[in-house]
Amino acid sequence: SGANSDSRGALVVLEGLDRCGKTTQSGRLLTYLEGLGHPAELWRFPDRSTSVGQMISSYLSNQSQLDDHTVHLLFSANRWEKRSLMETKLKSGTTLIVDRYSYSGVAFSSAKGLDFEWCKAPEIGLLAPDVVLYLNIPPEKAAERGGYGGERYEKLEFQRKVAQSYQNLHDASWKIIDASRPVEDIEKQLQEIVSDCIKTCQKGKPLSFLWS
Ligand code: NYM
Repeated sequence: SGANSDSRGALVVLEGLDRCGKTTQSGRLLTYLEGLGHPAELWRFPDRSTSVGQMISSYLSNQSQLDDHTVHLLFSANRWEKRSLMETKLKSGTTLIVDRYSYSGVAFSSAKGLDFEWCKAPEIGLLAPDVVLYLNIPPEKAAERGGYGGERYEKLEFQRKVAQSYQNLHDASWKIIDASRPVEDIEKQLQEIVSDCIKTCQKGKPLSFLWS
């Protein structure tokens, strides 16, 4: 569909509070793109399959304690260790749907009180998303959705702070999605945004880097 043989895939990131519906919508987007015959993969951060990811996972489940700065840098390292594969996939024409990225890194750590610019620094040079789909939901409403699990950060008071931190990260690549609506309505909206985004990338939009 108008794509050059060497056209690249799109880097699509979903962000939002815990229980905002990111994981459901990421899965549906993947199914949609596969249905169109467009090469796509679903990624998520933290990627718990690597050794860094296992350290993060044990921290999140309260099986280990880590200094706030240390865990922030581990989350960032977990993205850096996937960076070259990410670039290879995008350049080979695969669209990546990514469930959480650097914005989660900054929003969650700065909500703990770490300096905002310090939190952004280790993300500099990672690939910038072509679009960020921010699933916007009031923290109270997210908390009602079947309740939180037992992981660190899954507390209403903390999620309120995370929501505020996310506000400081909005830029031109962000689409604010009303995530209080029915799942199917959100799904349709995301399909339209992502289709447009893929077309723009196929027309030759260059890859860019954080924080642009
Ligand atoms: N999280 C996620 C961070 O604190 N920093 C990060 O860089 C990333 C990617 O991990 N509560 C937090 C947000 C979540 C938690 O994510 C686990 P998930 O999507 O529940 O697996």
